[in-house]
Amino acid sequence: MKLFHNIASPFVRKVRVLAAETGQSARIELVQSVFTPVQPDRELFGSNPLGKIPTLLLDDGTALYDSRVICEYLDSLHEGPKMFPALGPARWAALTRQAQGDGILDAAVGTRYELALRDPSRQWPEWIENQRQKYRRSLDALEAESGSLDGAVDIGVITAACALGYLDFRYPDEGWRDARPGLAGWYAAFRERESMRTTAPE
Ligand SMILES: N[C@@H](CCC(=O)N[C@@H](CS)C(=O)NCC(=O)O)C(=O)O
Repeated sequence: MKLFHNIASPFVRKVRVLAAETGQSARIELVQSVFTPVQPDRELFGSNPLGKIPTLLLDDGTALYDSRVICEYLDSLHEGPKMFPALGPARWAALTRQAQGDGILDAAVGTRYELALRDPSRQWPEWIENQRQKYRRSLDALEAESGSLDGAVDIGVITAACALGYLDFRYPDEGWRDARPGLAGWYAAFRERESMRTTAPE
């Protein structure tokens, strides 16, 4: 299997953390993808018309995307503890937490493009502020639930951890830990897992 990837992508990191947690890292060959928001990686178009990473190319030529689909596919390939719980309340909780983490990332990645790459004269401050409030409210919600993060590792906590790692990577001055001691304590331990250490963008 070939994974189109870039070390800076938090969505790719989700896939790689799940692969590591389920003992499958060695099955995946990494293929470097380089792009900007206005210069897509044309190599990707044949596999993913959206031109986005992660995209997983199977040995028979089938392409899978996005991170949610790839993670669930990889989880179907191993016999160990599942990262996507079976049908029932635990599954809906994990999927909702994944959606929340992906939403934090959509807001944080979009804001990053706007702030780091767009001409300041063309930036839209109200839009930037609205995106920031999305991830800040979500971090507050995670803080309120931080007591429940410590259970079994699943796709929800993997996504939350990748979102926090991305904030540290791109917004080191955000200070998200300041009013969120429960979340900070959980992440301090989770980031030491081998799956997180070997996929860190720093
Ligand atoms: N919902 C997608 C988001 C993927 C995504 O936004 N990837 C970014 C990199 S972090 C990308 O490929 N951007 C290139 C583009 O949008 O042209 C997922 O979960 O995989």
